[in-house]
Amino acid sequence: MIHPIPQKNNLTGSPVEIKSLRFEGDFKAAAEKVAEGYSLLSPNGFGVDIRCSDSRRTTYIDEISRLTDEKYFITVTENKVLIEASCEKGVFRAAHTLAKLVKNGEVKTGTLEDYPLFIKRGYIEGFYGNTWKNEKRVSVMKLMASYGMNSFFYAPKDDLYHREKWRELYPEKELAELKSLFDVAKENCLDFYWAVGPGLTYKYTSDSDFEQLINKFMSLYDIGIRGFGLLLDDISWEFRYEEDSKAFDGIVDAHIYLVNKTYNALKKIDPAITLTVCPTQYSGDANGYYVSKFGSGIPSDVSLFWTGAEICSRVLTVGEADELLRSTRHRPLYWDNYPVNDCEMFQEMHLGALIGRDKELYKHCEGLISNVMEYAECSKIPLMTVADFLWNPTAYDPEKSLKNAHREMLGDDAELFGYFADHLGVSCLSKYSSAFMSETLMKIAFLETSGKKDEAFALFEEYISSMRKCLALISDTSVPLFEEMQKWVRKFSMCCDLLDAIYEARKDPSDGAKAALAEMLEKYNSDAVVLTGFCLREAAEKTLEKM
Ligand code: LTM
Repeated sequence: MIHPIPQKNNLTGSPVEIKSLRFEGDFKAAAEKVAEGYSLLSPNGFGVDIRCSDSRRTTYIDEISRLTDEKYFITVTENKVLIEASCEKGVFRAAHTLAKLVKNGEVKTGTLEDYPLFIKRGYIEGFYGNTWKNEKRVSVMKLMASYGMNSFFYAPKDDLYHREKWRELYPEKELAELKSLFDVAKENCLDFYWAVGPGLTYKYTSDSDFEQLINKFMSLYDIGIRGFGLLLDDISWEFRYEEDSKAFDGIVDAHIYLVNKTYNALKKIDPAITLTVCPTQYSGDANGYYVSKFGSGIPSDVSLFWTGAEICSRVLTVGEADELLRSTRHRPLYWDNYPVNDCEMFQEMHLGALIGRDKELYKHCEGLISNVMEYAECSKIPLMTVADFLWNPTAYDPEKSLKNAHREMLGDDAELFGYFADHLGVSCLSKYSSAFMSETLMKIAFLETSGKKDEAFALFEEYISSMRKCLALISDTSVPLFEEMQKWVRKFSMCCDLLDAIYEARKDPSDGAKAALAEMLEKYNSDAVVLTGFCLREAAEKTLEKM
């Protein structure tokens, strides 16, 4: 099974053995680049013809009654593969799918038809905390593009030039970095959006502030960027300057004025420019006075960010999306605050699959942009599940998607990694985790109470041994993914020690074992890092009670 799951995979005939690929036809270079990334390109490879034609068949998605440039077909016969699409984007997506099928040995004769259901699918670097290094950005971009995402928003709260120093132009080095990032996005068919957050100090009545805002946008326009964002989140509800409070009835009027003025100026410069905005009320009551007036007062083709009923929403529903549309005349572009783990969530590590988003949401919103963690490697895991969901929500299975993400990141170590990941699912989406540990401890308790002590201890030993093997794996800080997780690895090491102490106390209920267990439990509980394990604490407490 490849991810994201194609919409209509009728490659169900006889298996075709393909070891490498050779391309001919439209956008051959783009397909070759993709195949190269999978080490599949060879002059003697299996022949792939690429044909681009702009027809209804290659551009229309019935489910959403919309045109797309990402649809493609792959037809496989015994001695040829044919890719059909309308343009480069479709070819790019097809090449990734074909390469994944080849890698998995899943190529069979027949036809595969594929297209995404959510229109905008992507992620935003929109968190508070250490900004990502450019090499990490590139690595995440390439991976997410290979999973069918098509949008990247640059809006790190701690990039000074995004917020505090919004008036200042980027120094040469930083601008060059953004340009190189933009180029990578382009090569990977990702739309690049650069956003500014001027609201901390912006004076709505100041011509000079407006000029500086447009100048800032233009400095990014000059390196090729056409997608812009104006973010008014996390700023004061009060005016900062007396002139502003005199000029506007309320803050929402000033925001509407700013968005319209910016939109008109940008469109005058280049009608190809697009604008996405984040209102100051970006969550909660869709009928709230501010957001209703704001949305209704800005042009209909300005995209409106919305995080849902909560800042970090447990669920995103069709009903709520429709309510926002009625109230603001805009379909939400979800700024989904998952997996972000900044601010109050800094002790959590969000590694679970995306859940709680209505499967039909694609018909009711403009798209979904997932806010990531300051940990780039770790973010890849939940992001792959987000990408799977957004491409094909109907076929999305969170568990399978997460397993695939683990395999993508860890290869053969994926299963072992699962012992650790079992404890890192707690987030706004779910408060429950450690499913495997909980099941194992329950089995052990059942065996004990059924008088099968030897079996209980054998299972306990086996579990501890796997946990320790997992600990050894994730303690290797030369692996970038593990390096980012060390805070949680430290707590996981305590988790292993606590398991050991429970085991020892049950095996030999001496005073010494009891004291050691009590001490270990205390140490585990006093560490604020969040690793779920209620079942573990419960097992330790019960063991102590019985002693
Ligand atoms: O969600 C929005 C629109 N803004 C901020 C984000 O920058 C931040 O990362 C998240 C999560 O803490 N919350 C916000 O309010």
